[in-house]
Amino acid sequence: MKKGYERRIYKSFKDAPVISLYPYSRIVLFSDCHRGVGNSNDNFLSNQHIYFAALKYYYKNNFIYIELGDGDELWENRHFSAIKEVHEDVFNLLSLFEKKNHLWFIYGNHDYVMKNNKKSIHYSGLILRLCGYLQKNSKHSYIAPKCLELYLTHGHQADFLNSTLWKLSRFLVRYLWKPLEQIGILDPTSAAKNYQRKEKSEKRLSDWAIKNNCYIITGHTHRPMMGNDKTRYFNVGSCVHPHSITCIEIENGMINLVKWFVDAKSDSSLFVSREVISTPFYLFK
Ligand SMILES: [Mn+2]
Repeated sequence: MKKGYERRIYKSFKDAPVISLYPYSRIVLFSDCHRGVGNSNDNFLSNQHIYFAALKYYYKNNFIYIELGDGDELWENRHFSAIKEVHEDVFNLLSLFEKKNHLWFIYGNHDYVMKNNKKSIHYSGLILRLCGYLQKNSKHSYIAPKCLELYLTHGHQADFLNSTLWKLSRFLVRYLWKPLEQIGILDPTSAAKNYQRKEKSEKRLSDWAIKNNCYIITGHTHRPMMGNDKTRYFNVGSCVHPHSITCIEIENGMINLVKWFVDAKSDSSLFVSREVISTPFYLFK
């Protein structure tokens, strides 16, 4: 018999669209932006410039943008329109990705209500199918087709309080933890802030991927993680780390964890820097 969390993960992929691409397609995965309304609870605000610079880079370099949930902080805030107004430049740039059909959203626990948003489609999961054979060291050539699938979802399904009991969790965040966060007391039940909970979710997602002989990529815990053939579990991280954001790039049949942050040149001028923080994982061997 399948365990509760296994059923919940399966369910996310039941009607998931399949995005068919090539091994050389460029894809960037972001998660847990938690875009807010520009007040002191808006954890995204301090990284907004870094995120915007990264977004411009990915647009210019023709990447497909996929967001793995908790993009907008709709537990602490009730109205998406207020978030859109504050982060208007971000949403304008995202709409350019959309024009190229290069924009996909998944909903998480904090933006679960986006499931029923008619203007912006959010899925529970997406299946990324890469078909072709990429020869190592040769950028754009492939012979004999080979397909593999990456399963993308938010990851809260491995977490009972944040999936089945999401309304209770939202209530606690909205009325209890949000006011306490303002005076410096952090929510102890949040998977993003609690190590034991993180490890449990990670283990469950990894077990699921091993059992189903696939790769799974999520967000939710805010802990970036590079997978391998043993764990088969990757995590994008978040856009609310202190002073940096993390994302996953998939390009030329490789997966890489990338960090964006503000760095200083020798003349003390500041610039936004992109750094690959993993050794690449080759999907096509
Ligand atoms: Mn989450």
